[in-house]
Amino acid sequence: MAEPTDARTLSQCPYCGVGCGLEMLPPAVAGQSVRRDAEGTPMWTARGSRSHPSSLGQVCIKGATVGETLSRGRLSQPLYRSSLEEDFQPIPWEAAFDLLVDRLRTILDTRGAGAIAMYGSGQFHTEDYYLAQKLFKGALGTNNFDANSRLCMSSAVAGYTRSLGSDGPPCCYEDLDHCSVAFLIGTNTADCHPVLFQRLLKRKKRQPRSVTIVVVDPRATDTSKAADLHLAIAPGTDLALLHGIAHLVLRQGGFDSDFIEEATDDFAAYGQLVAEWTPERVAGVCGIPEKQLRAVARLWGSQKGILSLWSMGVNQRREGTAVVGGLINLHLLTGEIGRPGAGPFSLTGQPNAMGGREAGGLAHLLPGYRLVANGEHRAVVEQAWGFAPGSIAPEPGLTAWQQVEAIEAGALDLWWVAATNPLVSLPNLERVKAAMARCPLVVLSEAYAATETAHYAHLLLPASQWSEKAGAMTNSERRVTYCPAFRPRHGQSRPDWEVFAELGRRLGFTEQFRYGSSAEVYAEFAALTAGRVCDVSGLSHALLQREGPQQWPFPSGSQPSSASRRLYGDLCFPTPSGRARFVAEQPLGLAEPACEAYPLVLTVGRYLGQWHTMTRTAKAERLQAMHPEPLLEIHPQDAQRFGIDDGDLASITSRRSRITAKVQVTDRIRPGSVFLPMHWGFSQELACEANALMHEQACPISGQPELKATAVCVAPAAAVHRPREQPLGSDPASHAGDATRSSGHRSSRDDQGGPSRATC
Ligand SMILES: Nc1nc2c(c(=O)[nH]1)N[C@H]1C(S)=C(S)[C@@H](COP(=O)(O)OP(=O)(O)OC[C@H]3O[C@@H](n4cnc5c(=O)[nH]c(N)nc54)[C@H](O)[C@@H]3O)O[C@H]1N2
Ligand SMILES: Nc1nc2c(c(=O)[nH]1)N[C@H]1C(S)=C(S)[C@@H](COP(=O)(O)OP(=O)(O)OC[C@H]3O[C@@H](n4cnc5c(=O)[nH]c(N)nc54)[C@H](O)[C@@H]3O)O[C@H]1N2
Ligand code: SF4
Ligand SMILES: [Mo]
Repeated sequence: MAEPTDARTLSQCPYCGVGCGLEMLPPAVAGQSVRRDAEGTPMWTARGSRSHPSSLGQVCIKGATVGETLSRGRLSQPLYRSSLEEDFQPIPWEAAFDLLVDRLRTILDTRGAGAIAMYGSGQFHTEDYYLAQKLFKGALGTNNFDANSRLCMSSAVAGYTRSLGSDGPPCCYEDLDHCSVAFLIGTNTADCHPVLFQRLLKRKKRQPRSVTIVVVDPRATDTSKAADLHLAIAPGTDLALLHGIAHLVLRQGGFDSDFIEEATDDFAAYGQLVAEWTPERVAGVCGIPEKQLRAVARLWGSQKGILSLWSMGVNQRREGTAVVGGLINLHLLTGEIGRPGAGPFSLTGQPNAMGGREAGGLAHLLPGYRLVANGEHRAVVEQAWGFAPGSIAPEPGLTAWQQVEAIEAGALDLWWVAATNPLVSLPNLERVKAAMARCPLVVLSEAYAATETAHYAHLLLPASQWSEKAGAMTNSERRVTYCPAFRPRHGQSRPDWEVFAELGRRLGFTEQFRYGSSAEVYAEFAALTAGRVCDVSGLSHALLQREGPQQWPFPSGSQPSSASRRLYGDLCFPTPSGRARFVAEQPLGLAEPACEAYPLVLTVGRYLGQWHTMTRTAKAERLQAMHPEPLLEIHPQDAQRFGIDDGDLASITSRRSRITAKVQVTDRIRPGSVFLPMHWGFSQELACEANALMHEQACPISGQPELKATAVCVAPAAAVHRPREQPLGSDPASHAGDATRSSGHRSSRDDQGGPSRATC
């Protein structure tokens, strides 16, 4: 660790997509003793940065404790084993690069570029994302780059593009101060976007009548507690609800005919479709009282300033894109877009999922919100990258789940996972494990040791993480923040972008990957966005450092400003006609609804103080104390029906697997539904592999799996919860000097008999 200094550093929080500004204080500020983490390592301390326009000095408990998590349990050096049965051995970076170059060349010569894929993450910086695109889509010639955004925001991306002509959330956080109705659907904002939620809550407390809060969520959450109206709809019935609202708005004359006439296309088919969705029918399908539906429709039909906020309850559906479309339809019907306090606003999950979209970080995208399938787009990018025409393949690459299927089919020889932990977060985990166990080479770029995915990898590359590498991130309101390197790199770790650039050069593309700094990478990326909706061609690391965070669009020559901006104030949309489009789709409901054998719908989500697979948050004592264990939430009626008591261990079985978890009997959840957190993977002491139960059926447009619902049955579990051994080599944590040891290869899978074969 470097000598303590007095330098305070401004950055963006590396957790959620609110993207709060953090002020990081060094381990010792003048006159104070050195602050240390639980292992005694000097530690930077975070507090809210008042100068950041997105968060105005606020911060939640995850952001506030991030300093405690940055050094503990890290992966320090490259490790390799040629098979999963062997122990990991340290190898020099030089050898790791030689191995990669050798294997890539062999695969390119024998099987072609299609046998290589990368699965990346919204936790990359924009520079990491951008160079991964250049390496895979440009140099290697495969579009097989996908990111965990496929599990997260891809329905929003597809929905915006279909309805408005382009990706890009049109709103800004200031809209929370101006809206008269906050329509929160499929989002537990209180736990998952806490600083935004507090902003809304403070306003509501100060002036209770200035804003009506509506929450649509099958569960009662800390978000719904603040609602004037909570619609606890049956899981997967959102689209019926949205059509039912439209039906009443149309019937009662609350629509904006001028807006529809001037700024939209395809209204007729939509009007016909929603005519079928009568209040009686919708109330029945959604399982809510008709008067609740009428109350919410009255708000949509009468109020000006309707702001919709949504997240995974909407996106993670096999009809995710259709539900996003259904929500945007309501904004088009009422003209509630492009004005202060109005619009459809997706809350991005990860800190830089937005930057990832800008950089082209999904299998069908290219930088600057361009499309792989568009020949002109490919030509522009090939030229900017300095590759021959035709270098970028014309077909979209494999999505996250398609990559798993390709490994299963023996079609992928090298799977490179970076900044994501798929052995907790992908659905149908036993299938993913089996696939990975047969992949000839699994490479994992990770900041921390002993993640679940590391147990199934051959080559571990230690990644320098946020705070150790300089880069840019974009938050949900399109604001870009420069995140400096203010701590030394951990051990031999390297920033992901540097690894991609080095590999590019070693593959012979010396000119294309010659960068002296991440500022140069950003400059090249920014230039490539000129003229696009997400134009950041006027931004640079230097400008962001000098002027602070900036919102896009920020074309070359723009003046820096902290004032909030919105898209589509001119009601001109980036479609061929310049008008937004209504989309008309019939609701489908859940891909795997409850049935006799599996009578409950399991939904999986998040806790306030845990982040995803807990590689960071498990290292902060305060956060662990908030959520010491995963709990199965079940309604008292269901608990009684299945003979389960509060505090019991229950076994939860789906068509794919069976796990056990401790029970919390609560009326926060609807009868017929149960809830589990997503966080505890098989490496955790209290493993609870919720995603072993989930299916992978996905939205056909966005490819986003329905991670919010699967049919299960529950029963009291046998008292003994036996860990299951997995036949896989050594624990990578044993090679990380300062690593907390993982608890071994545990699985929460109940091995008393495997999944029930019942079908229905
Ligand atoms: N504390 C914390 N914050 C986070 C994260 C974290 O791990 N921890 N992760 C970040 C990321 S990447 C993301 S994507 C966001 C996710 O943010 P959210 O989407 O807000 O979080 P979830 O808990 O996954 O799900 C939200 C809600 O969807 C509801 N839901 C389930 N089924 C349905 C349905 O059929 N209809 C409706 N309307 N709602 C339904 C659930 O009951 C749940 O309350 O959070 C970000 N912020
Ligand atoms: N059932 C169900 N499943 C879900 C969800 C759900 O709601 N329900 N949510 C889905 C969603 S929205 C998401 S976003 C995913 C999240 O799931 P994951 O992406 O698997 O979750 P993380 O734990 O955030 O994984 C990020 C990893 O990157 C590592 N890391 C951090 N910084 C760096 C870096 O700079 N470089 C590198 N190389 N590594 C780094 C971290 O240590 C961590 O292991 O889960 C999805 N899965
Ligand atoms: S709200 Fe999100 S971005 Fe802000 S401090 Fe909390 S985790 Fe970080
Ligand atoms: Mo996410």
